[in-house]
Amino acid sequence: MTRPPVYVTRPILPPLEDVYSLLQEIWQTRILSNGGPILQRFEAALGQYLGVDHISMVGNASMGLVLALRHHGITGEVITPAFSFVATSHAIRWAGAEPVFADIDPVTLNLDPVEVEKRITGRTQAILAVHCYGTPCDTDGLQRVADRHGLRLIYDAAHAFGVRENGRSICTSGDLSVLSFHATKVFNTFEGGAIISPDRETKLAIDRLGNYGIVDETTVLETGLNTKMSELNAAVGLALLPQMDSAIATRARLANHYSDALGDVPGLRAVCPPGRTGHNFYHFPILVGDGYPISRDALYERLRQDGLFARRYFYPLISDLPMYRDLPSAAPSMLPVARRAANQVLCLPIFPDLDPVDQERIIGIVRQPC
Ligand code: T4K
Repeated sequence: MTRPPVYVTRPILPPLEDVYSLLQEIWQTRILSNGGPILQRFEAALGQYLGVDHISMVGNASMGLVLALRHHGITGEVITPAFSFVATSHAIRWAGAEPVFADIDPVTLNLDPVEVEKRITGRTQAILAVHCYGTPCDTDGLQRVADRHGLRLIYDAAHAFGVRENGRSICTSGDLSVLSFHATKVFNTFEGGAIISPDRETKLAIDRLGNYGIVDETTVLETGLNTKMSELNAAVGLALLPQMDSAIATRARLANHYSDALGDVPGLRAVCPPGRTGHNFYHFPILVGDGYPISRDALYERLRQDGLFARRYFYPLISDLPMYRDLPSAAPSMLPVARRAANQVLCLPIFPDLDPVDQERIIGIVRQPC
């Protein structure tokens, strides 16, 4: 009998009873949006879970990134990786600024501070770095570059739910961090996201900018946007939070098993180091390099033949897409590390209810593809 398809990820969901009781509350109060009681409880509970004090919920991380850039008035050049999901660069453009691509570190696959510094010009205003796959950026190195040149440092932390470094949430780094709670993420509210601010004043300014710039019934202070999260999405998040420790622990077990089982395969390298504390194991990326019997794309197809849908996150490079490829920083010779990663990366399925039988099937094919 053929087994059902296995996708790169599968969302976790809260117990339906827990959501149902919150829905009953919504049906009674008829408060559906605009910072209602469930959203406020979710904000407080999430802050406690992540260990951060100032959170603004948003409808998705893309809008969160636009808001973060707009809050800091960024309309010039923003240095960012080409090795990311398109939303990172799209957000820069939607904020009215221009992306400038810098190369990444070959080990973490995150922005390399040395490469960032090479791209700084008189028009540079900010760095938008990505904690790719939940692996922390070199936050100290990037901060030093930002401080030296008077730049804002904003983190696309879409992948970094619950990630900690030196005992602190990674989202306390830089000027602002933006999380994604999309269905495919470690933690989801179906669609959703959050901006982590360093202080209450910034949080309130972000909340206002995401609520049309409204101060009160007769005062609109600025050209805001609607980026609000609804009570329905907040209810899902509030009900799901209690499961997160065990969900991340299961991901860690699955990732460690992949690492153990694939560690000795010639030509393969796992991006995520095994046993790393504070990681969330959002993806399990491998780099398929020289010495492996078939190409990355052939392995991708081979897995698909058996209904195992690994994904090439992130291929193609953002800098190769038609709306960006004419930028001077998109020249292929400028981004050799990012280019190699995009050509070698394959994210293997990982999610809390991945069936061990399916994980063994994946391991079997990756170990012996022909
Ligand atoms: N910055 C970064 C670095 C990001 O990676 C992202 C999003 C963002 C910013 C923007 O965040 P949001 O604005 O979305 O909050 C997915 C996601 O749509 C996207 O959120 C995510 N990154 C990106 C890495 O992946 P696709 O087009 O690859 O997703 P899709 O629909 O092919 O889903 C992958 C697999 O997941 C499916 O084969 C099956 C499974 N799945 C998916 C959905 C949507 C489910 O089982 N249930 C579902 O509801 O983009």
